[in-house]
Amino acid sequence: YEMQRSLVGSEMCIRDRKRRLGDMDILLWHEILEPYELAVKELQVKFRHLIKEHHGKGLYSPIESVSGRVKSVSSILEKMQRKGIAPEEMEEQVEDIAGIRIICQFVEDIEKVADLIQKRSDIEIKSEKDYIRHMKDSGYRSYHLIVYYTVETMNGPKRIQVEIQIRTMAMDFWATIEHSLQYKYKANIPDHIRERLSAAAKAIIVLDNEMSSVRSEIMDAQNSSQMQRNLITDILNNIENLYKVTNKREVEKIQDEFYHIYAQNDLQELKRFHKELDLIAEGYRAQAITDEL
Ligand code: 0O2
Repeated sequence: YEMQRSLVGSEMCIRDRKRRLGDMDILLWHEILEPYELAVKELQVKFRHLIKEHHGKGLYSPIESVSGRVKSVSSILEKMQRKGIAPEEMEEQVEDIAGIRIICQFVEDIEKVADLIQKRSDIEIKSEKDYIRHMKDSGYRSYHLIVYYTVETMNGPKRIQVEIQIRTMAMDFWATIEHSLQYKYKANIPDHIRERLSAAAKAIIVLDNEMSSVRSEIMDAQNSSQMQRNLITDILNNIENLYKVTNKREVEKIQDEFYHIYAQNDLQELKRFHKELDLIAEGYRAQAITDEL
């Protein structure tokens, strides 16, 4: 609170977001942070939908998972104090009030995700920091984008900044551990731990490279299993729909055949069965329309 008071001097104001209370200006943090909370929620939904779209088409998704957070007030105040940012400049200068983290399986996916973001009409890239090509001294590796994103509020549209961090699972593992150590030791992580972290950062590079070398095999395996899941869902939907409109014995026979093919664990057979069932279902649909007419 003391820190906030010292930052929020009487001559410093964020227009429309402050109320005069005697001599003291109060920043309405809840009101300020609300659009950022909305942006984080919306962007998470949108990026998760991208994963769903890829999987729905039986495709490998360059995005493995998405998380987000709004920076805590104490963390914003700490950054403002550290960088000498005045309250009226907070929203422009503190670029990571809203943060989205996108986790990928492989280093190669990071560029693909950055391309996907660049092509979007609802996101405008302001700047980028490539801590993968230029690893930080700490050993930190990640790809950062500062973007503009517009949310709709009761007072109309509001364009805000969002930091998007894109990194592999391995990079994220390292950063999460290191971040918690930073929290524990503040700026003074003991040398022997620093050295270990540095060695671990190098091991992470080797691990990411090793995984990249078998990327196509891993992607093939994941594509096949996703395709198999989609086929099975489709087949079971078709069987369920047929059960409603046709002879139950016939459908039971079809179901038995499905179990038989499923047990063979042969993707090509499953595809063939899926196609045949589609034709049968299509026939019944056509028949139903004719009957209606
Ligand atoms: P949070 O919310 O706790 O993650 P800054 O480092 O903030 O002074 P800048 O230029 O604003 O400077 O941002 P930069 O360097 O792009 O880093 C922003 C965020 O990247 C940090 O947010 C971290 O999440 C992450 N990051 C950067 N460097 C490191 C690092 O050495 N280790 C780890 N684990 N993460 C790092 P904050 O501000 O820490 O806040």
